[in-house]
Amino acid sequence: MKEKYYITTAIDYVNAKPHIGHAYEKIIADVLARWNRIKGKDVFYLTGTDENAQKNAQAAEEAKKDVKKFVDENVKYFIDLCKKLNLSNDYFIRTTEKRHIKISQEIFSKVLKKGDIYKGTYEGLYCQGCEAFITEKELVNGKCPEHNKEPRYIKEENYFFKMSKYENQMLDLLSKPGFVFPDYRGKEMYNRVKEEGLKDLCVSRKGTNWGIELPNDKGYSIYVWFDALINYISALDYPDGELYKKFWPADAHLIGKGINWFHSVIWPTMLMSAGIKLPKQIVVHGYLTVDGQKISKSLGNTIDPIKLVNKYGADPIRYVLIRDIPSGEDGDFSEKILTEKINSELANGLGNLISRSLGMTEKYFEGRVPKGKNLIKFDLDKLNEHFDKIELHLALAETWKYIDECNKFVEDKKPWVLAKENDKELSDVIYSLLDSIRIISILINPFIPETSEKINKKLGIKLGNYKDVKPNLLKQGIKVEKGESLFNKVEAEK
Ligand code: ME8
Repeated sequence: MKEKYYITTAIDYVNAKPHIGHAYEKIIADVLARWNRIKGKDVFYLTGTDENAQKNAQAAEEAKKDVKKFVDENVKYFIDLCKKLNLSNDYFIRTTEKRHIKISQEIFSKVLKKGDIYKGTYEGLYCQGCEAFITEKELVNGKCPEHNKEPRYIKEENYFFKMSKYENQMLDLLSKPGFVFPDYRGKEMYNRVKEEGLKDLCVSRKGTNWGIELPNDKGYSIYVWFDALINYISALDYPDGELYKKFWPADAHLIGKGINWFHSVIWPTMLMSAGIKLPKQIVVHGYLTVDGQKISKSLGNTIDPIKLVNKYGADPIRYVLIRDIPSGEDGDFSEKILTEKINSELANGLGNLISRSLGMTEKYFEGRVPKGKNLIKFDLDKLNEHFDKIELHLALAETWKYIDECNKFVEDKKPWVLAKENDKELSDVIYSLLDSIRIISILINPFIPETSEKINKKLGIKLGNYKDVKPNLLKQGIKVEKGESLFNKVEAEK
């Protein structure tokens, strides 16, 4: 049986249109999903939207729109973004789906039945941006540091989840390396549990008219994080669905650093209480800044990723976000760097290699793959190592090293001189280039799938998989076609 791989992204709030940070997370997940498919695994890639949040309802109110209508409108941008970015997600979950509502209520009931939910009074500060209670200690100048907003004071009778009960189990889980990636993000969570202890979690909201009703008390809705996290299993039709049986537990929940606590602590305790297996790994990425500044509506720098794709195409954006930002760390995005990379690494590097190799094949061999042996080596072990350690920027750099070596091979061998001299080596040289391009089309596929497809079309072959990443598999005599160039140079942004 094929090995399975289940990867999820966070589900996005739909109080506004998607921003470039949302695009970044979905691209990372797509790279991992496609790489695992190339490795022959059965992959399920899930993304979607978090719709039951009070902040969505508030945004609708500000826009003077009916909440459901407002949410439905905004979700379209997120679905469109997936298409525009050429994501290979297998499903797009919306938490207003009937089955998600039903399954969330079932899990709530299960935890209640276990004796892990009780009624009490909550008194404290609530940050609408986080959709979470926040302590005085966490505030910076009286404001939530993540959203730069003053929290509201709330006093309500509410339902609580006995998260404290799972403190020792959580310390045990977080003390082992591997559950949270990168390691130091797991240590941050471990230290927080150790220092603060695990407190019970308020899991209801009173008198809201948006959200999922509590199964045991109609005057309340389920706290949005409690329902949102459940998307990872409701999308698989927990508990009896075929997808659930096949794909759960998740291999990777990919998330941004700001919501690590919810995934590395709250979610596991919910699952422990409900008697459900834990995900294998929480993979945490850093935050994007734009031109060196935090992305924020008030700064007016929320780049619309859909507009960006319309202007440059998906592959250049996928390329620059992965190549330029070390996996796990914060990084900056700017159109200046994007345009520079399009012109240098994509057009001059990859584009040029393809067009001159295919051009020479047309010129010297009537467009047919000559007989030969591939003389250019590629280090697959190194690439694997980078993927295993989720160092996607290094995996991509390793692939580009190979592209640069191929270009250098052309400069060194000077096929135009060999052709003039009728040298027998010409055949091996051109074969080396074409066979390496075949391998490159597999290696770049997770990162820039559209370009990979275009290259395969030019070579007249189908996309290979992992076992095809070895030399000399390109068949002699195949007709290739130079066609149009892969990347057009763009005017550099200032
Ligand atoms: O947190 N750079 O939704 P969200 C990179 N609904 N990633 C960023 C980012 C940035 N500047 N800003 C945010 C939520 N993100 C919840 C998730 S999951 C059950 C519920 C990341 O729309 C953020 O960390 O605020 C999260 O992983 C994702 O974008 C969605 O953020």
